Amino acid sequence: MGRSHLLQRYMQKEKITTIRLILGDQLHYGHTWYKVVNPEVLYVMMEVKEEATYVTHHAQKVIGIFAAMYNFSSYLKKKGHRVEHLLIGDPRNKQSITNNLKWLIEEYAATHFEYQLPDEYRLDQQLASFSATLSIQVNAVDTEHFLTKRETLSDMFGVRKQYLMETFYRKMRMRYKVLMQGDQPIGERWNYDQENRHTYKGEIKIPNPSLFQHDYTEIWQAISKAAIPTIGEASAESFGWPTTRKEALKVLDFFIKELLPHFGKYQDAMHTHFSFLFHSRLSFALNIKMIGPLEVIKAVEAEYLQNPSKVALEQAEGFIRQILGWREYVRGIYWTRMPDFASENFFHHQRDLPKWYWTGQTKLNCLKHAIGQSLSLAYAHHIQRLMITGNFALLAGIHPDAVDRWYLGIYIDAFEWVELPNTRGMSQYADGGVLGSKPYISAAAYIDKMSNYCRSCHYSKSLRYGERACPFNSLYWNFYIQHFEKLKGNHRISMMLKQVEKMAGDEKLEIQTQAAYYLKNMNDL
Ligand code: FAD
Ligand code: DLZ
Repeated sequence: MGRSHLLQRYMQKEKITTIRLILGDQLHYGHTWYKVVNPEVLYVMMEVKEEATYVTHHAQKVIGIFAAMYNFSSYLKKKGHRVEHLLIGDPRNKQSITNNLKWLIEEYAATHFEYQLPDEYRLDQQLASFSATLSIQVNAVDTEHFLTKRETLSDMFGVRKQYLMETFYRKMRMRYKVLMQGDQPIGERWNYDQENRHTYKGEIKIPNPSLFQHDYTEIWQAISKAAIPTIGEASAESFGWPTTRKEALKVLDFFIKELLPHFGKYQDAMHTHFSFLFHSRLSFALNIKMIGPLEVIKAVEAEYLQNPSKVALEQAEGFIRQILGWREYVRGIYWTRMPDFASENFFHHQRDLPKWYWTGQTKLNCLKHAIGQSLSLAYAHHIQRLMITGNFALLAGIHPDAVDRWYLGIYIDAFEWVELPNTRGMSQYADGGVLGSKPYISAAAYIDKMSNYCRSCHYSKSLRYGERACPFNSLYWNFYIQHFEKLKGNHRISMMLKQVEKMAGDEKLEIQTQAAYYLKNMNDL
């Protein structure tokens, strides 16, 4: 065979017609894209400063995403796909998604550019604008992950002021035939939320949650060398989060066998010694799409149907509601309310977060633990996020932008489509009641009821005034006094508002004075 023929064959082999982008949270092993190996398609993945710095992420989040991306690109290569995976330290890396794409499209003279629809508004806009500058064919496809389609969300969510989660959830149960008997819910009730409010007092042994101990020091060194700012502990030598599909399935299996029987019952409980309690820790694997929502839901439903004596209906339903209900619901709210949603500030709150949100060093024991474990594990469960850190931020009048930035950075599972509605909507009520029907706030009594935090706290849970009074108490009533006019039509909190109305002027003043003192000295609490 002559040299020119050899060269021609080599060139043909190298020919790339299509560039397909895979983002760091699009690691869907079963996506249709990968069913056929086409040597003319180049899959492009990239670790870039632009994504690693749009907010200060937790060190474990950056490590976890880079490791999971690396494992995913290795998997694609093993299957025979052609992949260009730009690492953070690669001198060719332009450190921005669109600059890298521009270079690669030109380099290969590609005639097609394809991408999966990003879950985040910012990137969605960025890729749409970038695509408009190209003179080649562009195609955006579905990620094939969610149980609702982006283009149909506005039909469900768009028109009314409020679309209740419960209404949405029932529709989804019927649509996907989950825990259903014909068109009726198994057990005749849709929702067992009332049964899911127990405190944990050590009565059931919590299984050791340590499933993996990856050594990701090399990845962490590369992140540090690239000078990417991070928060929290890296724990790179014994990294505990799943970073492959196989590992995500192991987390699911562990959850179903060991934790699901008690999930719903202790869903809202908090404890100083047990950060995970009976929670699944599946959010990271789900959000980067290593595992799909329906397979998780179906596995839980199957366990209940096969072992109803081990997994009671309220445990299975409580868990399924989180994924089939809440997870899809907040995504619907996000896509139908963006971009305005990101700047809502119903109460006009302006303060900055106290410094100890970045250190956990506060005398408030509940916040010390919730923040402390967030820094060490990149994890806190729902009630810690809502009723400890979120509750304090709302009562303290923190600007929702600051609250959003903190939540978007600190949790390993934080991506804007799910973080923003939960934070700005559910937790901060900054949307004025679109997502939640009342502000989620509490005084010390609720925290004490649901945890063991108050027992070893510097502050007294039962005092409202004085040096040792729990700040949650005065801040709670101060909040209702301050926002009375804005909230007065809300029937769900009418009891509290009536109490405010009945309060003597002296009492109000005392509450406000105590709260003002705490707010002025927030960094020292
Ligand atoms: P489990 O308690 O085991 O629940 C199972 C699954 O249900 C979760 O993995 C998650 O996929 C889903 N789920 C549960 N509640 C919600 C919810 N309210 N919204 C969406 N999905 C839900 N979740 C994120 O995935 N990313 C975030 O950035 C995020 N930010 C939050 C911010 C605030 C202020 C609050 C109050 C909640 C936030 N949540 C977020 C929801 C919830 O706290 C986490 O999904 C959960 O703690 C993850 O831990 P887990 O996997 O052990 O969950
Ligand atoms: C969160 C994140 C980080 C830290 N780094 C990258 C990255 O280097 N490359 C990448 O493709 N994606 C990364 N991501 C995830 C993206 O920010 C994510 O795709 C968007 O948040 C869209 O949901």
